[in-house]
Amino acid sequence: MIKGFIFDLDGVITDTAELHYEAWKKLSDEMGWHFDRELNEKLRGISRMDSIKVIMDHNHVSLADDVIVELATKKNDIYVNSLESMTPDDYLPGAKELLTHLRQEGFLVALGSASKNAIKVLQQLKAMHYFDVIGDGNSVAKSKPAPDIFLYASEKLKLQPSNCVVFEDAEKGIDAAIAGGFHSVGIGPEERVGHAELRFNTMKEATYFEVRSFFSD
Ligand code: B16
Ligand code: MG
Repeated sequence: MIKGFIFDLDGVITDTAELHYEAWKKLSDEMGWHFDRELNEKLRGISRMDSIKVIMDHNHVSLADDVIVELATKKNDIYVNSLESMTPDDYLPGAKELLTHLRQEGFLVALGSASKNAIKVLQQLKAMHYFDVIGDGNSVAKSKPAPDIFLYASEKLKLQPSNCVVFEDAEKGIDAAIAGGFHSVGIGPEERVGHAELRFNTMKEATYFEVRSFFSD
């Protein structure tokens, strides 16, 4: 029986990928590194430190650990600044409606995001009140595809993974949901999230009716 829902943030509730892209692009331009939208796709759902390593590997660059942290912090400052422009108009179409409906029907709702800036994003969207529990990049040490962030969220909700549905847009996010024994909904193309139990191209199609009827017992 489904009792709770765990939502990823970027790519499910809002599209911060574009702001992450702009910040990584600015840092990469300053460093003389190649960075484009194709490479940005590889950063979907992975942590900040894993992201900079992907960019450095792509550019055949190796640096001391403290320099890597400094550069990742620089990128984060650019990103956090850009979040100031985010408003409650920046939900992905359908996301707010689904959250509202789930709350009305009495389901428990948690966030399960890799981002250390998740609370700031939710505040900009005025979305904090939808969530009983916030699991973010500060909650656990191991990032997706490890199931830890979703297990953290379900534990705090006091629910078993088998009673929760995870919404994810990243391949590694669906891997994490499956590894933790959660039900899963993939948002995006077949080649990215086709291994989810249920898949929609966009959040707009993920209506309460569609989701509820799929997971009804
Ligand atoms: P931060 P999600 C992820 O968000 C993004 O998809 C990913 O591109 C980013 O590197 C990661 O958050 C960490 O973000 O630098 O803000 O800690 O999809 O897990 O909500
Ligand atoms: Mg995501």
